[in-house]
Amino acid sequence: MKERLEGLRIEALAELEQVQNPQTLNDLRVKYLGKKGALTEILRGMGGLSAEERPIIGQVANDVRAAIEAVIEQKQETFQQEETNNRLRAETIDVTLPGKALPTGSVHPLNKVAQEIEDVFIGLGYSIAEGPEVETDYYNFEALNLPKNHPARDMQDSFYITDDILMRTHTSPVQVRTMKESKGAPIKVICPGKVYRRDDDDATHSFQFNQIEGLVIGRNIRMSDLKGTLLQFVQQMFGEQAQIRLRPSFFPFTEPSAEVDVTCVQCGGNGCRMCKQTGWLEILGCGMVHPRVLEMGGYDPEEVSGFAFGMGVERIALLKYGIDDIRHFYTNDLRFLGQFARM
Ligand code: 2NM
Repeated sequence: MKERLEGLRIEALAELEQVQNPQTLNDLRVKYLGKKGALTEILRGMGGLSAEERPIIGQVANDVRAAIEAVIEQKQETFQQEETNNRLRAETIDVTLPGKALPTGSVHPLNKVAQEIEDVFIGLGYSIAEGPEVETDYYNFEALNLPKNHPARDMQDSFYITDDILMRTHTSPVQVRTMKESKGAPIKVICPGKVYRRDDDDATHSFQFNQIEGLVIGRNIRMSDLKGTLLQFVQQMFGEQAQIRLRPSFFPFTEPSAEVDVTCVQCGGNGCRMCKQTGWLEILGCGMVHPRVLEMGGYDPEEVSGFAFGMGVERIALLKYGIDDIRHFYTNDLRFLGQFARM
């Protein structure tokens, strides 16, 4: 029996030596040490042994079991270590590899230009005021000296929601609100925002566009203050060489009123196709705030005066970047927008 046990030890160890994977290892454990395994099979013969032989054989059997178990355990550890190594190798990353450049967005040219305009006026000490895009007839027209039968109030020209409520057609109503809230104190604000007009879209018109209007009210505010302010603005916006000229015009909310031209950004004033050979490009409208508008805003036109101006952000952007069609701003073609990235 002892020989059979020693034989089993040699056979088992030899076979275990060849094992390549955990599955086979487990099969061998069952084969040699399992309930119906080879060792158990041999030990069934213990009953026939003498009292002296039994502990000796028992000892040998234990040694054989221990030897086989030791090898199985050691093999198991090896397999586990291999598995861990494989997993770590698969997870290896090279942190020195360059990263993938992901596509990033950029500020829309209209927002960029609006921001630039705002920065110029912030630099001149202006505050920024915003207000509702849905307005009452009173703030959008009445308080701006556009009485009920004025042609600019034609239903055909504005988006009306009810008889009395409409999409604002300019940001002036924000300035009316600012006047009423300021209760006679001096004002220096710009009002940026979307405005709405019932135009057919074309290369230079859109039913919705962005406007920035300015308003200054105080004692002794004069037309020369307006001119100096606008010259400062265009020179910061288009360059030191830029000049302005004012042409008489008419707005219901200002008197006198003027249209402002800037030296052509394309030809510098020599005349070209862009300025139709005039050397000038129209960029904004302005004027001295009408006494009636001051009054309705809560100001005494005998005590204070004010100037106001308004410009279209789209128009400034078209001129600044030499773009030929306003619709480029709204169609979000990445080939167009990408040209303004990091610019
Ligand atoms: C313009 C042209 C001229 C203007 C007037 C006012 C207010 F509220 F003070 F009366 N805000 N904006 C104004 C004046 C706007 O845009 C072409």
